[in-house]
Amino acid sequence: MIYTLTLNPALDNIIEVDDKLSPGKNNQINRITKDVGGKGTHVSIALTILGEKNRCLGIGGSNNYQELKEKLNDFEVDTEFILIPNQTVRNNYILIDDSTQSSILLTEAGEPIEKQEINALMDQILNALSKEDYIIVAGNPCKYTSEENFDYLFKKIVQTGAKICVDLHGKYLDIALKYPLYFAKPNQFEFSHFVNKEMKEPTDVIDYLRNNKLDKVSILSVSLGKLGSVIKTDYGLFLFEALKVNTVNDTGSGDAYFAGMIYGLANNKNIIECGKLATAIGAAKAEERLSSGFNLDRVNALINKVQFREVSEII
Ligand code: TA6
Repeated sequence: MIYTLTLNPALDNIIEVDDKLSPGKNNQINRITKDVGGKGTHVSIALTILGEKNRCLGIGGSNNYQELKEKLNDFEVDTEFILIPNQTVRNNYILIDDSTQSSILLTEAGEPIEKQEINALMDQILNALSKEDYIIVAGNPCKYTSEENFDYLFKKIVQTGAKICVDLHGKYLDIALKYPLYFAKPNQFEFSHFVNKEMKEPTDVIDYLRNNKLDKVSILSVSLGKLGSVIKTDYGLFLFEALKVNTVNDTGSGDAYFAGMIYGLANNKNIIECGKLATAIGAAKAEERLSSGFNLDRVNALINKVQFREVSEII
């Protein structure tokens, strides 16, 4: 079974404005749509669209959790959250306009997680996991969560023996990378932070990975937006070029890409098939107005357009 874990869930408020967003002018709102937010939740939606059974877990505020749960249920996602009384699931804001530029993402901090809810999560759900299962820790906890508490949670997750896949950044990614991981998907900025070296181009990532084993992570994908992604396995390095599509809202594309990789790996597809599927899903998501979901027909139309190369052909 695949379990996604969202430690800082959100409701996304997608704000569409007329014309091009510009400072100093009256940017008139055309429409506001409330959608599922958070990374693990998006991965669960994507896996469910792909027909992959999974459970969407999380820790969140009880005040408005029902709204989030109903939106997840609209996608037929099976959810089980540890609820914290008198706390509220945060609101995030995504500004999109008529340009094909990237969306603007504004995120509330949310609430730090404490040992009490970590123990509840483990006792009620995660202690039952085994090495046959996948646990997807996607999205950081609230930035006020202590490194001690995150490490406390991560150690317990490692003890389950499940295959651990992460989409984390900053100090929490640094903690996760102390442990053996099955799959990790930092973007180029998150990877630059981890390696303490600026990664501008795919070749920067490839050079680094050719000279630094990073063998604690079985499969690593570094996403570089419109420059595509570099995937490292223990038998080779691959560059997947991004697809050129009509971008409506790129928020959630990283989560969709991540879900494509998880789906491929969990279904024993080879890394080329995984990379092509992930790239096609990320592109199909960018064509959608909401931050959740994508059109499966578009994925099937895009998948064989994905260009990829073994790294030896690049250098
Ligand atoms: O990746 C897209 C997204 O999950 C948005 O839905 C938005 O909620 C944001 O990222 C949350 O990111 P964060 O890192 O704050 O959990």
